[in-house]
Amino acid sequence: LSSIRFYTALLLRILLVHYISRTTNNSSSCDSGNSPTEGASSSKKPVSRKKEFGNMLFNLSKEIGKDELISLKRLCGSVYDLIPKGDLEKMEQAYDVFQFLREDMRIAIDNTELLEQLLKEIRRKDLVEKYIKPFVSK
Ligand SMILES: *[C@@H]1O[C@H](CO)[C@@H](O)[C@H](O)[C@H]1NC(C)=O
Ligand SMILES: *[C@@H]1O[C@H](CO)[C@@H](O)[C@H](O)[C@H]1NC(C)=O
Ligand SMILES: CC(=O)N[C@H]1CO[C@H](CO)[C@@H](O)[C@@H]1O
Repeated sequence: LSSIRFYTALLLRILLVHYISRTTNNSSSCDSGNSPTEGASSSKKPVSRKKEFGNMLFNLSKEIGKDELISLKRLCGSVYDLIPKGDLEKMEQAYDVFQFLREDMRIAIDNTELLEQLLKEIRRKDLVEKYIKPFVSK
């Protein structure tokens, strides 16, 4: 009888150890199951922020008037030599100018210095306050 108890106890111990190692492994596999979802959401963020940056530039562009666009194009052309003349001639809105500078890596989410300077020079510092500052501080 005592030997049956002994083996029962031993069996329970074995089962218990098994149970613990299983749950330990499963909890760790749960952790590793969580990180891909975290990675997915964090890799989504830059995309939406990129999109938001584009939206911000688009919204900002709509506030730039005709004369201001002419000044902006002149700055990017003959003054700072950022955009070739041929390209400038095709640009009908400020957004085209910003898009070009963005593709040229002169403007980026974490690099809005040039953009701010251009806006200041066309006397639209208000747009820096209204669009760029809120975006950068987000
Ligand atoms: C649990 O995981 C460890 C290391 O990841 C492994 O060595 C062990 O064999 C696993 N145990 C079971 C019961 O799967
Ligand atoms: C741009 O304007 C749209 C429509 O007015 C607005 O819904 C959106 O939030 C604005 N986005 C940014 C980044 O300013
Ligand atoms: C790694 C590991 O131990 N996985 C186990 C998790 O739990 C299920 C049952 O709930 C087992 O089938 C797995 O082997």
